[in-house]
Amino acid sequence: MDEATILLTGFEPFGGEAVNPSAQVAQALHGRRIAGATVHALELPCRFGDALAALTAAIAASRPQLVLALGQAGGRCDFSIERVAINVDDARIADNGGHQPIDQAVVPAGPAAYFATLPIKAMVAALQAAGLPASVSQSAGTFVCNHVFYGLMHSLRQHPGVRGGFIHLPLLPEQATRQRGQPSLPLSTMVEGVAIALAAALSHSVDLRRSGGAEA
Ligand code: PCA
Repeated sequence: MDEATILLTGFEPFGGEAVNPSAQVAQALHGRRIAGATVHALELPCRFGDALAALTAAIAASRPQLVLALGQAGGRCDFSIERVAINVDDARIADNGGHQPIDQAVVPAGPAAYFATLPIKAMVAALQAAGLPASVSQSAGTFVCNHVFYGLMHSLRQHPGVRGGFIHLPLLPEQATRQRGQPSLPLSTMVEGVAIALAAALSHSVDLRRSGGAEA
């Protein structure tokens, strides 16, 4: 039997940044064993289309039991466990290939949205129990992260039993120094938090029933 694998993706830097915490966290966890599964890290280009092609090729090659995609979200103050991906590409800035789609579908004729199939409440609870800030996020935006999240959930329809989801991470402290007032978390904290979230995902086949909602 194949060894159980977790596919953990992060993104290359974008938007003029020199680093992206999501790629650094994924790389730091490459090879880590979590709840009997081994993490396989992959860095995705921050480009519409190409990012999804790289992700789907990696799913076919590594045949993971669980896929967690990570992305940077400047302005967020905690581990944002994303609930839902929507079928919209609407870019405020160009991606790293110079493309800026406006109101295009990620998958033409695809459903309006997909929910994460990871136990998002259990992941939030595990992070909070470890003393780390975490919340359910009701929107992954409309840029490359949402694009990858939607495309991931769409392609996992062809892989029954494989669960998937997305976490947005705050900036690293060195990024926040150049953007006054922006929240940040140290890399080591983000690495351990993602490991905790993955362990919670692997140990919960059914999610907790606790509030993760928000008013507007
Ligand atoms: N964050 C961007 C794309 C790549 C990343 O790390 C986003 O939130 O869409």
